[in-house]
Amino acid sequence: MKLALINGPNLNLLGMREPETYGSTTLGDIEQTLTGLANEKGVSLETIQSNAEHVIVDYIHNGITDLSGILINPGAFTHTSVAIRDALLGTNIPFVEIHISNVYARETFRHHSYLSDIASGIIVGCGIKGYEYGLLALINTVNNIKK
Ligand code: CA2
Repeated sequence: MKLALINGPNLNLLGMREPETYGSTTLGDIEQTLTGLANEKGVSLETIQSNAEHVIVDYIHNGITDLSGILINPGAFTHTSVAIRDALLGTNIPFVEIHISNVYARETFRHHSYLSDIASGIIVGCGIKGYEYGLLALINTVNNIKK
């Protein structure tokens, strides 16, 4: 089983700026931890971060051939991107949406997600641990689909 971890815009800055909101762990650390966890569970994990919407859309399209599931923190595209929503709908790849911060405790514009109603699960406000919870939830979802 091959899964993907997609991180959207500005998440490459994790651990370098705004530690009070996003913590001090870098994206590289998160990718390494998740790859280890995935391998423990017998699945492979591809990781990608992009600040460009079309790169994420293209990546999801290409995933139709070999991805069983996606864990995605869409960053600010959460609140703006019909294109990423349509890519996920169009490919029908199961996905879990994760947010490090509790978006519902922040500005009103962060309360709406273009992805949440079509996600198989959502993890919000659990800090970077949420990536691990999200990966475990995704593996569980994909295994249940296969049965
Ligand atoms: O809480 C999350 O994970 C978010 O997806 C993070 C996005 C934000 O736009 C969403 O509303 C919630 C922002 C990611 C920016 O990441 C940074 C990390 C360190 C320093 C600056 C930005």
